[in-house]
Amino acid sequence: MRCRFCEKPAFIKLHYPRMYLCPEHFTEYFERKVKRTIERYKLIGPGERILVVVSGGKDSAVTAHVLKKLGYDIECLHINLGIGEYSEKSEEYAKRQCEALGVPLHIVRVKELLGHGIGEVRTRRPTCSYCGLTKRYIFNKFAYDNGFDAVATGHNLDDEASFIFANLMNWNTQYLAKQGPVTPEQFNGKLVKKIKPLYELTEREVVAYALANGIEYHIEECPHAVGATTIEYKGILNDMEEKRPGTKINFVKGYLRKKHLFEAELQEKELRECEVCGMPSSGEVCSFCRFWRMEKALDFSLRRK
Ligand code: Q46
Ligand code: ZN
Ligand code: ZN
Repeated sequence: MRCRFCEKPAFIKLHYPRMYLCPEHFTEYFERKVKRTIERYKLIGPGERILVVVSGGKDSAVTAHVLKKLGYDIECLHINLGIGEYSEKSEEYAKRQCEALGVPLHIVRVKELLGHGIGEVRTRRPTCSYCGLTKRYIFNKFAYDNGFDAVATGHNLDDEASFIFANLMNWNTQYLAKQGPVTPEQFNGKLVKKIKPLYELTEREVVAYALANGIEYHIEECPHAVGATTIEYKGILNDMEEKRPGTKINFVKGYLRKKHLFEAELQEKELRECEVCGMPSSGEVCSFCRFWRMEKALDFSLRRK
């Protein structure tokens, strides 16, 4: 098969919209889609500085690559979670990716910072739960301390569709009221804006973009991800997509149109400043400082170093 727009052999067959594309035309298609997502959902304003959280995996690597190519002002942050060899390899990939892009990379190592890696803390709380809490706190605080206007993550269409699907299955209306391609800043900027530039691109397209553009990434999954239910939900959605192309994007777009229905159930807790770190919290001490038993605030500002 040939590319729809030139004479070259096809590199990928897209199912929705149905077309065959060569690597160059696929790259163009992909980047145009990211640009459209940024404009449609107003992810990035003029002159804004963006912190891209790079894990070493494909989604965040592609996010950084495309944002840089589209001319946005980006820097990257890698959080080394301290999960043995998996984290060491992830950091190596993040370094290589940023070097290839010529973008500054900042690294925060959880074990050095907090004394224990993820998975090493004695707690009843599930590992992924406190891992998520820790990552979110660190990238937000890092962005806030260094004056970034937004934090970009690599969430793709499959992640979003499976998240919505899983939360619908459990009727977690609190979560369903708050998802989307952009979460505006809150609490005088202490909760920095979060954006998802790959919101409308499938995982398959992200893999193909990385391949077409020679982007290396860590293929291995985190050892704690094994058996995660989101993987099952992704499988179900992939089966449906195969039978009815466009299922995922129509599901997610339909959700965005109906999201307001869940907002009625939202019980927004009043936020106040955490007594330890001064960041937004629903109780006296924020969940990060409580979990890690912090005695003073972390300071990530680069100016001091
Ligand atoms: S939450 Fe859980 Fe992930 Fe953290 S412990 Fe690994 S699988 S990395 S996206
Ligand atoms: Zn072509
Ligand atoms: Zn705190």
